[in-house]
Amino acid sequence: MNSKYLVGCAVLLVLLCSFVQHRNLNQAPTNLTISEGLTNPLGFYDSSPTFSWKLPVGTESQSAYSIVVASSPELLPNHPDLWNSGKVNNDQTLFVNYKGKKLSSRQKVYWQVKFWDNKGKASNWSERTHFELGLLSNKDWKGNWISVSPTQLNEFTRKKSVLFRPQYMRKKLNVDSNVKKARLYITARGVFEAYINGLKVGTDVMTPGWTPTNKNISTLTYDVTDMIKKGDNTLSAVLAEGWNSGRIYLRRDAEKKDAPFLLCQLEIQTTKGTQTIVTDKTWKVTLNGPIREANIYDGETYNANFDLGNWKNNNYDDSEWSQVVEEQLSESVLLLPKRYQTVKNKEIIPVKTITEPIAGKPIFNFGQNNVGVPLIKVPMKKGDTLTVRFAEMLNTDGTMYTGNYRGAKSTDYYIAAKDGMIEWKPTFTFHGYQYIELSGFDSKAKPQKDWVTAIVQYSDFNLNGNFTSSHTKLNQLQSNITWGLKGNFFDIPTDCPQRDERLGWTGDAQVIAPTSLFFADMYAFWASYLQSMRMEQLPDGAIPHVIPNALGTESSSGWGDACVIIPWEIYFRTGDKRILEDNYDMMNKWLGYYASKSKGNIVTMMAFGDWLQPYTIPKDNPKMTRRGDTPGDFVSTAYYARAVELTMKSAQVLGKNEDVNRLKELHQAIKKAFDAKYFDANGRTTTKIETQTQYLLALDFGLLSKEKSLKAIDHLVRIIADCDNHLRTGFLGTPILPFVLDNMGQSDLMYSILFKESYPSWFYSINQGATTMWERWDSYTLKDGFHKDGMNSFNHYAYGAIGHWMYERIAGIKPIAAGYKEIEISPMPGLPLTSASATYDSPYGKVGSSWKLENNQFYLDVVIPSQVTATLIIPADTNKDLISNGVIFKNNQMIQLIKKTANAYYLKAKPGIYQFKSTYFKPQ
Ligand code: RAM
Repeated sequence: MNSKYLVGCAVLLVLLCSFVQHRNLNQAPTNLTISEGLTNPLGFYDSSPTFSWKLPVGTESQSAYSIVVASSPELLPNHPDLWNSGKVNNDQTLFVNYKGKKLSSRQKVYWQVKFWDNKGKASNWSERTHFELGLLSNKDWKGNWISVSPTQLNEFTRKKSVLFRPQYMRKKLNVDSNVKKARLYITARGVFEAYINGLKVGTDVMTPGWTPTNKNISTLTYDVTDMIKKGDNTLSAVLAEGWNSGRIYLRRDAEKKDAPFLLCQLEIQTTKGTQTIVTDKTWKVTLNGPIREANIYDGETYNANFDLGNWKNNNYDDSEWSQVVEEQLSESVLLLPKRYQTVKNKEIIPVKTITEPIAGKPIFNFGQNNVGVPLIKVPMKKGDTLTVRFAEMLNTDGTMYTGNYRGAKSTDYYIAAKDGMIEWKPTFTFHGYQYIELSGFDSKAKPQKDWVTAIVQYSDFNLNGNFTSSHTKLNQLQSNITWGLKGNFFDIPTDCPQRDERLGWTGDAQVIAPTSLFFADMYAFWASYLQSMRMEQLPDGAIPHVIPNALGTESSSGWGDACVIIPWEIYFRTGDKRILEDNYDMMNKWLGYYASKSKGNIVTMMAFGDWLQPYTIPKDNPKMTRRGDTPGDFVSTAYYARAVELTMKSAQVLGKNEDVNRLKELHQAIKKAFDAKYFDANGRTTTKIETQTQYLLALDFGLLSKEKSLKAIDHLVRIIADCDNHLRTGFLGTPILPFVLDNMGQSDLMYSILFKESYPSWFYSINQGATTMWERWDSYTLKDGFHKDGMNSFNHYAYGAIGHWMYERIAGIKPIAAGYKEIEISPMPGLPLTSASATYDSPYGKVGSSWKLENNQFYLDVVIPSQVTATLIIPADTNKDLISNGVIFKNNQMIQLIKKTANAYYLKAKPGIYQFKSTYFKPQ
C-alpha cells in the first residue's frame, strides 16, 4: 500500500479518535486568536481588535457565545471590567468585534470565551488568553531619533555614496529598586539588534523590517523584565543600513540617503515607580566596531581586530566614544506597532557535499536553494581574510555561478584577529543561495562539512497546509513551491531574494496570494503589505510596481490589481470583512486610474503583459519580448473588468448597494467592449497572434457570453494541441491555466500539461535540478546552460501559483463560501496519479481530504470541521454502490445524497470524519 496514503490515514485516525473521545463532553473553545489570527501578541497594533476561536473537535456547531474581557486575569470570567458581550445568539466564531471600554497604549488585556452548541448545551470557559498593546501613537514616544554625527560620515562606498558603517551605541542606566516589569519599545531607520547587559533582546532578525519609511515605521515591543536588574544596567544596540538607508535597486548609489537612526524607550516598573530611559544625547556611539560594512545586496564584512570587548556591559570604558546627535520625531512619519510576524531563524540545513574545483576554494552544497545566512566555524590564521561567496547554481566546471546576482556582490568577509577556530554569522544581510565557497581559511586544514551550516530565515509564520501524492515529481514541485514561499517572504513578499532587486513586486504577489494562504497563516503579513500599498498609492490612483515603492510613479495592469485581488482573496479565505473595509477606498481609486486610461472601456496603459511567456515571436527589443505576445491593451482591459468585478463583490459584502449597481453596469460595459474588440463571432481572438493567455484571461474572468466561451475553449484546446499539449504562458496566464481547463471539462488535458517533462513545464525545471521555483521555465538547462538574460532568478515564486489548483482540485479542498464556511471536497484522480492528500488548518478547524485508487476502487477519507458544511463529489461508477464508513451508503442525519451523475456521487455532509469507497469508472 502507498506509504503517503498510510500517513494520511494515520492523521485521520488520530483525528477520528479525538472526535469520538470528545463527543458530548463539556469542552471549551480552543485556538483563541486576535484580529488577523495572532496568539497572545505583545506589542499589538490595534485598540479595536476582533476575537476568534475554534470549537472543539466533535462539536457540530455553535448556537451562541459569550466573551469576557478584563484588565487583569483575576477578574475573569466573573467580573470582566472591560467588556462582557453577554450571551449572543449566533454561530459567529470568527472576527467578533471588541465593543468594550477604550483601550490604550501599553494596556494588557485578558479574555475568555464560551459557547453553546447546537443543542443549547453550554461549554466550559476557554483558557484565559491575552494581548498587550504597543505604543499606538507618536505622542507616546518621549525620546528622539539618535545617530552618529554626520561629520563622522566622511567615507564613501565604491559607488561613491556615503558609507554608513554600522553604529555601536550604548547607554548606562541605574535602576533604583527591584524590577516588577520592563518593556523595551524600539525601532530604527535602518536595521538593528539591541542588547541588555550583553544579551540580545528577542530572537528577531533584520528588525524592524521594511515599510514605506517616509510614511510609517514599524515599532517592536519586547518583554525585558528578566533582563533588567536593580542597580547598573547597560542598554546597547548595533545599527546598520538595512532597507531604509542602504542601496535599493534604482535608488541610485550616489543619491543622498537618510542615515540610519535609532529610537527606543525602555520603561521599567519598579517597586518604587516607573523609570523611563529613552534615546537622547546621553547615548554614546562609535563606528569602530567589528562589523565594518553591512548591506542587504552586497553582504557583510566583519573585522575581529575591531572587537570591542565587553562593550555591551556595565564596566566598559566608553570615554573614547562620541556623543550621538538627536533628531526630533516627525509627525508625518507614523510610528506604528509592527502588525505581523518578524523574520526569524527558522530552520537549519547541514552541508550535503563538498567539492573543490579550484584548489583552496572548497564549495559547500546544501542541496537546497534557501535564504538566510550561514553559521561559519573554520580554522583561520591571524590577519587573514575569509571570503564567503554565495551562488544558487554552479557553472559546468563546478565553479560558482554568480552572474545572476547582477549588481549584488553578495559576499561576506571575516578578518581574523588570532590563530584558531572562528565562529561567526553575519547579522545585517541575507543571501539567496544553495552553495557557499570559502577561501582564506587556514590552508593546512581540510574542509569539513561542519564548517558551515545554513540558517534559513523567513517571516515567522505557522505553516497551515500540506499536500502529498503518489508522484515523486509532484511532491518535489510541492517542496519547490514551499521553498519559493519561504525564500520570498522575508518581511515583505519579494520577487526574488538574491539579486540586486528583492522588491515587493505587486504582480508576483497577487498571483501567489491564494497559494500562500494555504501554505501558512499569512493574513497579518498580507494585511501589512496592503497597508503599505495604501500609503504608496499615488494621487491619481496608480499603484506603484513595487511596495514599498522604490521605483517611481508607473503602474501596470495585472500588477497594480494586487490592491483588489489580494484583499478579496484574504476575505474569501478568512471570512474577515475588515480587510475589505480597510482597502475598499484603495480599490475604487484604482478603478478611477483605469477609467482615466480608458476610451470606450478599452484600456491603454503600461502593461508588463504575460511576463516571461516562453516562445514569444521575436521582437528587436528584449524588454518588449519579456512582455509576451498578448497585447498590453488586451491584458489591461481584461484586468480592468476583473478589478471592477471584485470591487463590486466587495461592495456586496460591505452592503454598499449603490456601488454594487454602478459597478455591475460598468462591468457589463467593459465586457461588451472587450468582446467586441478582441473576439469574433466564432470565439476566436481577432489579433494576429493567438495566445493561450488571451483565451485564459477571457474565460477565467468570464468576459465572453456562454456560447462564445464554449467556442473559445475549442480554440484554446486547438492552440495547446499545436504545441504538443504544452503551456505557452507567463506570469499572468500560468496561474489561471489549470482553473480554466478544469472548469471547461478539460481536466485530463490539464493533467497532461502538468505531468509534461519537456520544456516548458513545471517538471522540466525539476528535471534540470530545481529545488525552488525558477523565474523562467529554462533558467538553466542541462543542455544549454544558463539563460542568457540578466534576469535569471532561481528563486521566484510566481509559477508556484499552481499550488492553488493542486490543493483545491488534485487533493480537492476548495472553499465555496468565505472563510471555508462551506467547502467542496472534489478530488480529481487522473493519470498517472494513484493517490493524493492534503490537510488544511482552516478558520473553523482542520479540513482533510485523502484519496487513493487501488484495483479500480476509489478510497476517500474526509475531515470536515465544526460549523462547516461540505459538498462531496466522489468519482464513481454510480451503477455500483457507494460504501460509507464500511456500509452501503444511506441518507442519514449527517450526510445526504444530493444527486448522482454517471460518474460521480454528490453528497452534502455535516462536520465529521468520513470514509468512502467507490468503484472507479475510468480505466487506469
Ligand atoms: C522583474 C521582477 C518581477 C516582475 C517584474 C515585472 O524585475 O523580478 O518578477 O514582476 O520584473
